Parts: sequence; C-alpha cells; structure tokens
Amino acid sequence: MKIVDDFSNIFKRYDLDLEVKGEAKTISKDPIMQQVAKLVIEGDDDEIGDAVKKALESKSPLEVINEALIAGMDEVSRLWEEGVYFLPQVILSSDAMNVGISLCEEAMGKSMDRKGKVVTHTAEGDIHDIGQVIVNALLNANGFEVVNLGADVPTDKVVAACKEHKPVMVTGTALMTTTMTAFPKIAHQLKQSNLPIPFVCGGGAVCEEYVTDFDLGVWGKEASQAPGMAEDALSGESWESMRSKWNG
Ligand code: B12
Repeated sequence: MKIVDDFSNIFKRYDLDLEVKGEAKTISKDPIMQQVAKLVIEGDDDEIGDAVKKALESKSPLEVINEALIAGMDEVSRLWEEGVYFLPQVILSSDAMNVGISLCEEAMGKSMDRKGKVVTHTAEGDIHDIGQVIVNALLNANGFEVVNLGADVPTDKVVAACKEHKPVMVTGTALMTTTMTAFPKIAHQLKQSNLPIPFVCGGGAVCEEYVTDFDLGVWGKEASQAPGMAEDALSGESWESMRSKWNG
C-alpha cells in the first residue's frame, strides 16, 4: 500500500494544480505505525493524536518516534526535495509531527529526579526546530533537565543561559547553511567566558567537518545520540574526549 495514493486532495486544498513527480513509499509493514507515518505525511494534526495513542499501546515511545514519526518526516523531506510538496504541506506535516512527539514525550514520563541540565536551542534565524524537539524529548525521557530556548535564538541568549544554568552540555540545531555560522560564535564566547562546555551541534545543514573545526564543537548526527552524549558530559568528559569518541 502506498502512503499517499492520490496527492490531488492535498493540492486541491491549496488550489495547486500539479503533476506529481514522486511516488510515495510504504514506511512500515505494521499497519498501526504505517497509519502514524501516513498522518505525518498528510499533515493531519486532528487524527494523529489517536493514531499515536493506539501505536503506544503496543510500541515504545522511542519506536513510535523513530519508526513512524521521523520516518514519515523523512518522506516529507523527499517529497519537498522532489518538488511535490511546498511550504503549506510541510508546515502541516511538522505540526502533525509535533503533536505526535508531545504524546510520546508524555508516555516516556517526566517525573523522575533530574540528573543534570542541558541547554538546547535552534540557531538564530532558523525556525527548523523538529530535530531540537526530538532531542528535547529524548533528553527528558533519559532524566536530564532540558533548558529549552526554542528556535531562532540569538547567540548572546545561548551564552547567557549557559552562564545562568551551568549545564553539563549545550546543543544547537541548524538546517540552513546561513544559520549554522552562529555555532562557532557561541563556542568562541563560551570559551572566552571560561565555560568549556561540550557544544553538540546537529541539523541537516551541519556536517562533521564544520563542527570539529571549532573548539568545544562535537557533531551530532542523530538525535538518538543526545542522551549518551549528555551522560558522557555529566560524568565529566571533556569536549575533546567526547569529540574523539563520537566523531571521526
Ligand atoms: C520541515 C521543513 C521546513 C518547515 C520547518 C518546520 C519546523 N517547525 O521545523 C517550514 C515549512 C516552516 C520550513 C521553512 C523554511 N525552509 Co525548510 N525544510 C524543511 C524540510 C522539508 C525538512 C526538515 C526537517 O524537519 N527534517 C527532519 C528533522 C528531524 O531533521 P533534522 O532537524 O536535521 O534532525 C535530525 C539530525 O540532523 C539530528 N539533529 C538535529 N539537531 C540535533 C542536535 C543534536 C544535539 C543531535 C545529537 C542531533 C541533532 O537529529 C535528527 C534525526 O534524528 C527540509 C528539507 C530537508 N531535506 O531537510 C527543508 C529545508 C531545511 N528548508 C529550507 C529552506 C530554504 C526553508 C525556507 C527559507 C523556505 C522559504 N523560502 O521560506 C524557510 C526557512 C525559514 C527560516 N527562517 O527558518 C532548505 C534549507 C537550505 C539550506 N541548506 O540552507 C531545506 C534544506 C530545503 C531545500 N533543499 O531547499 N521548512
């Protein structure tokens, strides 16, 4: 079964008359997970809540995040790259994704004692916060206290939050080549302020070569690495040792 058999309903909503170039693919053989991925792809934030709750009856929150929500969003990225989806569809999909992530986060529980703080942000000028939202959910679920600065955060605000909260680790997400340039600036200011906190940077635009070119920088490829990295930082590993463990 294809995820979206007919795009015309989606396009009708936006008065777009397009020839569909891409062919949507099956995400999961499990019909319940398939339904969650399908609702991300269709950007249906009304229906996705019930579908995620149903999936959580038989799957762990992490499985739902990785195998249905992120997998669905990967398909949205493909449709965008192929010119099938435009901004309206992608916004609807990311809204649906966020509804799903919140329910998974709730299911993972937040009541445990917190181990240490992690400051997270999405770079100044960048509103692509889905990666950061996933990182927040996974850190929370693993017992870290997330100081969530949100998206489009000025560099000074990130440094000020680090001075105030003294986190074990700070993270940055950037999806655009124009916004990731904030990361070396933040790292420089943290160093000047004598706060050599491991600074884990990720997001579609960001590559290992870029992040390992400035002090404090550790490249994060997958959101699922964030809790393990935070454990290392909590146990006192320096950014240099984290970089050699996780990168290269
Ligand atoms: C969704 C999306 C949007 C949504 C964003 C909604 C939201 N709330 O995030 C909307 C529709 C709003 C949007 C707007 C725009 N977008 Co857009 N968007 C995308 C799209 C389709 C998917 C991005 C995404 O969410 N991926 C899924 C998430 C999960 O991936 P991720 O963040 O990279 O995270 C993964 C890893 O990187 C990692 N990770 C991320 N952070 C961290 C942190 C740590 C600590 C760790 C360990 C790991 C980690 O973990 C995740 C996986 O596990 C991409 C296309 C693409 N192929 O990526 C374009 C894309 C990013 N957008 C693009 C552009 C140009 C724009 C606009 C400027 C378009 C416009 N003309 O207005 C605006 C930007 C506005 C702004 N100032 O930010 C370009 C950027 C080009 C570039 N390289 O500079 C892209 C690449 C599309 C393209 N090819 O042109 N967009």
